[in-house]
Formats: sequence, structure tokens, C-alpha cells
Amino acid sequence: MIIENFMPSTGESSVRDKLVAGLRSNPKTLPSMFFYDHRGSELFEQITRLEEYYPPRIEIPLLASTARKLAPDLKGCDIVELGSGDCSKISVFLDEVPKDVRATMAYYPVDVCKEAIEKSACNLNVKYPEMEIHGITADFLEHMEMIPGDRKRFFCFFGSTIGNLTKAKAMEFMENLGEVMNINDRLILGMDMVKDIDIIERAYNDDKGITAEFNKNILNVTNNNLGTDFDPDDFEHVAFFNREYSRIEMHLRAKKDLEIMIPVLNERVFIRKDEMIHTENSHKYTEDDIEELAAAAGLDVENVFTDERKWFSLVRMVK
Ligand code: AVJ
Repeated sequence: MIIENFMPSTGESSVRDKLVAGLRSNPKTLPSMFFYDHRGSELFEQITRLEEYYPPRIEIPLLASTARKLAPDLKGCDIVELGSGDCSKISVFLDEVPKDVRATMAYYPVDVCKEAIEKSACNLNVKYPEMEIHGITADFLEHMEMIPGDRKRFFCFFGSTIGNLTKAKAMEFMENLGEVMNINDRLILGMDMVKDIDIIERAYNDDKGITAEFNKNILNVTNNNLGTDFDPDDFEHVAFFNREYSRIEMHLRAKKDLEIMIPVLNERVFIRKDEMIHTENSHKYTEDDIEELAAAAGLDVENVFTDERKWFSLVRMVK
């Protein structure tokens, strides 16, 4: 098991810069990549078990059935998982691949979070000792070329994580990926599809308020990195479907006027009552969007693996 670090630029200061830039902008934003500190990852895990949050309930069995279909193609391949997190999704996938096939494969989890890579690479090493594991800590949006390309590769981007990118960023990501991919490399892209808006909105407004807590936790992350003293209770969780952009937007709405000091900069941020801090976009896709993303990357759509209601898709693309 090898772990390599390609994140020289991602020190504390770039985290601070991104948070400060968000608080200075108009409207204010806090980038969704900062949801996932220890507590945030725990809360997201709870979200995945919520009745209202349908995506994992569909994606997980879809990953298993898709893996069974793809298993014959996987011999001698490298699996590169972008934003691998705790590697739970790839486990569902690899469980369906015969051991003798796994023995010919290598797995490259790529994630910004060093701890996640270390921990999950260790777990997978125990689970699949026959398979080579090569963890990479990197921001895949910036360091895509760091991934070796001497064997046939399956790039995996599960969990509809691409949905967090604005359309322009998603197109740019696909273009870059298309450039990095070699002929016959594959991409498997998990995408949450457009469906009844009530169902989508409920998935981000659960009765137990876990999503609200997850959303507000970004203020704790901000406090920890900037030394600010945001009180999460001063904000209300807001999540709604924006039809124009075909996405769920999450915001934090201030319950009263606030003055927040950023000690490291000796700078004050003013927030008006009812002002919203935009924390996340989660895009929902149509079949046309799938084609458009493939075209941006110069890839062909080979298969769309989906459930009977077409709520979630795993799209296989080839160069
Ligand atoms: C992990 C980005 C796929 O957008 O549905 C869940 C994150 N945010 N509930 C999503 C999330 C609120 C999730 N992704």
C-alpha cells in the first residue's frame, strides 16, 4: 500500500483564503467542500441513513448490479476513484468483482482529505489483500494529471458529487478529465436525476433536522479555521429547488443583524437579518445533461445504468 501526497498548496492559508473570499463576496458563500470536518462527515453519514434522503438507497444496489455487469472488463485495470471519501462506495462495487479479477487490479483513491485516504486505504488493504492500493491525496480538480496512465483506467466519480459543481465548473472538470483520459479508459459517473420536486426538496429538509445541523456545521468549521465566533443558532437552514439551474440550493439565513470579527485579518463582516449565506448546490440532471457533459469531455456514453424510476444514474463513458 502506497500513499502519495500531491497537495503542497493546500495548507491552512488556502483554506482561510477560500473561506474569507466567500464571506467577502456578495451574496456571501461558504464553499460546500468545507462541510466535511470530523463532525460534518459524521452528520453526512447520518444523512445517508435518513428515510427522506433517497440517493444512497438507489445508488448502492445500482453499484452492485453495475459491478457484476462490468466485472469481465475489469481484468488488469486501475480503478481511480475521485473524491473517494471513506471508500464505502467502492467496497460495494469491489465486493461484486471476483477475487481473481481483483488480484489483477489496482485501486487509486483520490481525495483532499489525507486522514480519509490513510484510514480507508488501510481498511481496504485488509479487506482485499490481493489488490494493490495506491492512495493519492490531491484535489482532483487541480491535479488530475498526477494519476499514472500506463494501464487501462476506470475513473469513478460516484455519489453525484459532480452535482456540487456549477454547470460551468462541471463542464471544465469534464474537459480536463477528457484530456487526461486515454483511448479505452472509462468514466463511471454517478448522477442524481431530475424528479418530482417535492421528493427532491424533502431529501434536503428532513424531519429530524440532520441536514439543518449539517448545513450549520459549516459555521463551526469556519470558526475553527478563522477564529470567528459564528453562533450556528443565529441561522436558519434553508434548502429549495432552483428550477432555473435545476439544483437544490442550501443557504443559511441570518435570524438577526450580526457583526462577525475575523481576528486573523482584524476585519469585520456585517450580516443583515434575513441575509443568506449560500453553502451548497446539488444539481439534478436530465438525459440531455448527460450527453452534454460527455460531449464536453469528448467522450461517448456507452451505457446508462439506472433504477426503474430513473431516479439515479451510473453513466459509463468511454474515450
Ligand atoms: C454528497 C454532494 C452528493 O448533494 O446530495 C446531502 C451532500 N448535502 N445533503 C448531495 C448533501 C445535503 C450530497 N453530496
